[in-house]
Amino acid sequence: MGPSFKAAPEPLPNLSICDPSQSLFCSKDTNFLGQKLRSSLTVYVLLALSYLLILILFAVSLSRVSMLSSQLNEMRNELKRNHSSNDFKLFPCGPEAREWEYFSGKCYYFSLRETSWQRAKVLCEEEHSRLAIVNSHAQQNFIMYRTRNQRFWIGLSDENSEGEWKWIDGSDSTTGFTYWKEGEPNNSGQNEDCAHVWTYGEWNDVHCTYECYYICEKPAPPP
Ligand SMILES: [Ca+2]
Ligand SMILES: [Ca+2]
Repeated sequence: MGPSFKAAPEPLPNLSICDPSQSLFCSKDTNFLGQKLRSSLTVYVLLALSYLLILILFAVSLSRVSMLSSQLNEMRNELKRNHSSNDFKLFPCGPEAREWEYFSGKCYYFSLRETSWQRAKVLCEEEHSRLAIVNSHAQQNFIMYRTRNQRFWIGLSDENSEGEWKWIDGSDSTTGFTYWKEGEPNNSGQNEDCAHVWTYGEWNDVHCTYECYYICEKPAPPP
């Protein structure tokens, strides 16, 4: 028997649906391009979502900041109100007038320098006040405690008519409260027309050009 020949195997059919001679792209390229397009689209979508998220976060942050800012303003105003009411408790004569002392609805200034009665009168007026008028035991005690046996002018004089002691507001002193030292007013040397408090807060008349401390008085400001 002659040699047997096996038939040569049939060539496999070309499975590619893309014929490079007829199309610019074969199926491999199409898949690659599709994948690239899909991945690019995914990236764009992710980027868009990120931007959206950032915008949302920014808007939320902005609203939180705005809310916090308004809360801070409210707290600041509350603190101001508290400070103002505390200021009034601590400084009833006003936080800007801390050298004034409060007593029974009025504010008093006890000077740190000595001067004549007329000059003291002017200095009190410059501070929208007047030399103190003493018309009660309570007020006298307050002044006595505060003046500590030093001489301080008060708003009392008889310079217009000898012996007719009048307060600086024109009211008559002889019919109201008085606290003269024993034997005063004595118009010593026929020249004592102005009054000051002295030892134990008692009053004495002395010549008006004498220089001593002085007490100014004014109503306390409304709270
Ligand atoms: Ca006199
Ligand atoms: Ca006297």
